[in-house]
Amino acid sequence: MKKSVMITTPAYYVNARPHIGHAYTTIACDTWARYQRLTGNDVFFLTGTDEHGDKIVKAAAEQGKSVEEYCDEIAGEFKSVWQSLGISCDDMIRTTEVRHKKVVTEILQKIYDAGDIYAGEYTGKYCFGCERYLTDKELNGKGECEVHLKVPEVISEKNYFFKMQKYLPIWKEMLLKNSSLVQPEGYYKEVLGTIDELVKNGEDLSISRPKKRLKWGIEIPFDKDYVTYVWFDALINYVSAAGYGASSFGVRWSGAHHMIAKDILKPHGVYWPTMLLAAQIPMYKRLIVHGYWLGFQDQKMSKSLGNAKDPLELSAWLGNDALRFFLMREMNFGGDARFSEEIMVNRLNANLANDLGNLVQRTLSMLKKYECGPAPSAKLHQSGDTIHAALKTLKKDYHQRFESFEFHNAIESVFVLIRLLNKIVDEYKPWQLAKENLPECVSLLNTLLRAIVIVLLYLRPVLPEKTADLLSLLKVKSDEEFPDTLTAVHFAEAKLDTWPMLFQRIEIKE
Ligand code: ME8
Repeated sequence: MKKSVMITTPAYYVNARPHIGHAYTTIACDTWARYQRLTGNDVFFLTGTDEHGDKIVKAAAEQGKSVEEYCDEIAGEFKSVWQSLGISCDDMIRTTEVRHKKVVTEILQKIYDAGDIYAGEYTGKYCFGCERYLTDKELNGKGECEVHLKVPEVISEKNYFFKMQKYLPIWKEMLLKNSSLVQPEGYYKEVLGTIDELVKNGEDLSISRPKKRLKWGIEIPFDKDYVTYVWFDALINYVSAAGYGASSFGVRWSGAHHMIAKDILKPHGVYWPTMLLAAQIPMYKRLIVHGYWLGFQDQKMSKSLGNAKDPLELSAWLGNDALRFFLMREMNFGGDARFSEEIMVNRLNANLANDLGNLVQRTLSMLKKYECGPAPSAKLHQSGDTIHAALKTLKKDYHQRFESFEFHNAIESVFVLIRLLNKIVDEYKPWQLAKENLPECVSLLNTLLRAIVIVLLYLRPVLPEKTADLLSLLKVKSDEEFPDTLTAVHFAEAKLDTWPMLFQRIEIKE
């Protein structure tokens, strides 16, 4: 039955241009969204930008731009990068949009009216250089701000607090009943640990900032002197984009999946669920967490370290599909992965140029050379039995792995079939059959072609451009369901003249 599924990326900060870390999450969501669409589900794929808070004000000031102008510029860059990477998102929300501000205001008022927001005194270590409170982790050995080398002042001020403590036990109960709410398992455990820690220290969540220090935010509806704390604002993007308040919201939200990296596990695994409970919005379906791309010396790739790769530069070199393939296949979803040119070139040459590229290239070349097809009426070859057995495994593994966000394993399940097909070519030697037994050669090459079509159909979510090119050449509809038998494949009788080269071998540049 057709399901409604929603998949979201984080709303990225606009304090820097998108880098390969952002591209990874967005491409992973895109791959999953494409997979879900192909299974016939109704998909809403959301991405967006997080534009309020002092980080953004500072970044704009550094560039000598007004904050509005700066946000427009970087949000525009995110949009154009996603466009050139071929991202199939259905919506891109900006937290500065009216539709979002309206929902934040509504939800704040609702929680306040229910008595779950109260005014209190906040005491913390404030750095006037950074214009924000610092945590102890952000101080150096002398207790100074690491950036401004000054001991922060301890200040107390009025702020609004959300009664997070009231909802932590309820959320914990829900998690204990349903461990699939946060995945993979390691992060599920981490969330449970964080809840216990927060319950122990008893603090609620400060959700406001005084306007005298920060104006760039959404005004608190019940106190004009305050703006909303950026996380309380940003998290709500998911429901504002899903149409909170509209009749379509319920169905859309019922299939909500959030994808993030582990850096923002606490806001998504703890703050957001307690906010949803307080606002009486149904819980998200799943929070899916991945690790970091690591650069030089295994440090997290990030804008602040300046070690992050530019996704457009990489796609200009490799093409969109090869870049997607590398990111999706190389990282074991959930763990960290190293990024280097060498790792990338080796992966792409081994899987795309060798395994897949060779299979397609030699099968099509022989079909042409021996004038064997494509001939859809050709008899299935005896190797079809082995292929069918492999297809059964593929079908089971592929869907199960996609459903559980194991991109690397889902792709690997197709490559098991690809390697088997290459083995069949080596074993039956169509070049010899062409001389000794042409009818068998025809049946073998056309059986292989059927299997290649299946491979291409299963690789559509990760290689959307290349598979579409080749499938259209073979006159196979590219929105077909995933076939599980060789005879379920339909291609046209044709004479192949030329076809696009799938993937060439690449060389290390450095
Ligand atoms: O945190 N490896 O935005 P952000 C893998 N605005 N993924 C990475 C990565 C890396 N090295 N670097 C970044 C924010 N990412 C908030 C979110 S949501 C309501 C508000 C990806 O621009 C990954 O998805 O800092 C990570 O969680 C996100 O970028 C952080 O993006």
